Amino acid sequence: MKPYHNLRDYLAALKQRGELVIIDRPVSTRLEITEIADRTFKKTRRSPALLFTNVTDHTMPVAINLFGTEERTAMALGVQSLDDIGGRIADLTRPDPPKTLMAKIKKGLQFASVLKNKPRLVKEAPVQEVVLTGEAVNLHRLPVLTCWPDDGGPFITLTAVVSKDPDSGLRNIGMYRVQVFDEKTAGLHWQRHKGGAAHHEKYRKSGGKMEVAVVLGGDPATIYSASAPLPPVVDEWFFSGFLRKKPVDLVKCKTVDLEVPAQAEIVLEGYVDLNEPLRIEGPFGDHTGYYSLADYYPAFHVTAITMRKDAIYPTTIVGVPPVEDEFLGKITERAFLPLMQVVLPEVRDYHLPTEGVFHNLVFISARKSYPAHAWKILHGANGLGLMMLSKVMIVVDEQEPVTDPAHCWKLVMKHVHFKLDVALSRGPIDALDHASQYFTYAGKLLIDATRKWDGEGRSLSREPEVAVSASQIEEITSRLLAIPGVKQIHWPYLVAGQSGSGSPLFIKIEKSVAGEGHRVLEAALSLNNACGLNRFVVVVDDVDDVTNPYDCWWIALNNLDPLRDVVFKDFPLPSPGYRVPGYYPSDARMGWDSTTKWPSEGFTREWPWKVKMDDSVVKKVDEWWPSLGID
Ligand SMILES: Cc1cc2nc3c(=O)[nH]c(=O)nc-3n(C[C@H](O)[C@H](O)[C@H](O)COP(=O)(O)O)c2cc1C
Ligand SMILES: [Mn+2]
Repeated sequence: MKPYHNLRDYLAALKQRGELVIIDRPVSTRLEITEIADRTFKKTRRSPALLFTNVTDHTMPVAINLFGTEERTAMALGVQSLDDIGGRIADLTRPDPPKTLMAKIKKGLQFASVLKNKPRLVKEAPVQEVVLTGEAVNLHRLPVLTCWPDDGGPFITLTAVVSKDPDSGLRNIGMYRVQVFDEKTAGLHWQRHKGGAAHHEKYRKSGGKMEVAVVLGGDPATIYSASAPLPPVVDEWFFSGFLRKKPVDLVKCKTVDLEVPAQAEIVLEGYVDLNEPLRIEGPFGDHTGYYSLADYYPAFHVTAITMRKDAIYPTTIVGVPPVEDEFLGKITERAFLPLMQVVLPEVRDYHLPTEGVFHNLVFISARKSYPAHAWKILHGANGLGLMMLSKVMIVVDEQEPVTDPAHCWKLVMKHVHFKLDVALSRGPIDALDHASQYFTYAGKLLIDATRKWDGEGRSLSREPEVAVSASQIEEITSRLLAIPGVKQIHWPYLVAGQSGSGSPLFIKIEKSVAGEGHRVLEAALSLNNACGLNRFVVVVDDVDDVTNPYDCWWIALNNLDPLRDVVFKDFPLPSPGYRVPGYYPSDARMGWDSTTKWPSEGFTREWPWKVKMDDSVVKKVDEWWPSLGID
């Protein structure tokens, strides 16, 4: 398959496949495109890409939902399935040296073909057909979306932000949102763990200016590559060349000493003035489903806008999951599996479910070959690249399907002793995490949900194989509902009468006094009951429907700082259930207080609010919907 040349080439292919809907009715960049795109992703059968050709107050068309399905995302990268990317990377990382001459030649050719696809410099570029400098620079000419009602302004989202390491000269490209402040100034939201921020930190020491370019568009592999968490020594466009099996053509910028993809649609050139104070950026309806709050980030002074004569403005939205970034994240997940396996070869697979918004939940399956092997993996994986930002990490046995969260949570119930198989650790957490007691510093919950062996003191599964009866469920339900403050309870994976159908318990409360989350948790965990129905209890308050496990996990994981919010209870048992040296037999339980945290509970940061569209816009789009032709 021939790699796509640029964005329009890709759009044409989508159109041919019936995966592009062109919308020519007038729509506004303010909220309206978001509402249409969000519905398209969440609620339609095909989740097609959208091209808005009649954007109010603008002449430039807007393209969105380019990576709206897994199949289309694979097509964008020129592979049958996203696993094929991992396969190609695995070939390169395979440690066994080639034995025969033919195998040596083949390996040599493989590496040669990788190097052949490194970016190359060209002189002419469509992205420089129009060059606007000085007075002509006006960011308001771009149809930048104001995505959500409480956003601090319009945000450019599907970016490739380019900068150079002042020491090594190595290039970094990152997908960081860019808030338009005025005609010539914008905000650069590179978070503290990211490549752009590392460069900025180095420039700050020397003062002066840091040159930056913001690229929009290009072929889809190049668009994606800006979001890949590569180590600093790997140029993201080198990676793109590897993915598309063709070099990315670069052209020199007009006003800064940086290179950008020649086939892009639009480039903003400019600089950060290191002597200038940081500026307030945000709030922004973010991919956690909450607003990320306003904070200080560097201002970007635009010296030139270059673009095609008939430029298309590509964009994306984030918000309550799942949203389009699901599949950008999925490419990274698949591409990085073989790299993870270089360090942790026993890892079979891993998965970041969308309800965990990438950084809150990881399931890893692995081949266990010695006692406590799962702990080696948990500690190892917790320090790998951006996996360092994971909040809850769970290891299951190699044959288990990690892409099935319900199955994995059932394994937690089945194999985990909540005293012996869970550890609280601490470490850096994502800059978007709102629950951590301290900004980017939080607890980590590491869980060994593999089947235990004799050598680990137990060969038995934890979960009793006897079924819980309907009357037992009824009995404990009434006792739980009698706890003051409890509004609703639900066991998402429990089936009355079915053995081994253990489930975490969700409890919804309406919090009216400080500390109520912990109090209800204590009461629920302490209820005496032999059926294991309160072995893992999660208390939430900000969930609409407690019977929807996706929403419950999404909220519960977002609102948790394990250091502060996880409670363990341990009840000694009369008869020895386990043969663990140094431990007494016990019925251990774990609880999460995933309620909203208050200042009166000692929470000193500001708690954000959920992303939600204005009713008036929802109504308007309701009326338009039948005529939009999106299905
Ligand atoms: C749609 C989308 C928007 C993103 N926005 C940001 C952002 O505003 N700031 C940020 O630090 N990371 C953001 N990310 C994540 C980074 O792109 C990602 O961590 C990437 O690895 C950064 O590149 P780097 O490793 O070179 O820093 C976003 C990712 C996607 C898919
Ligand atoms: Mn990078």
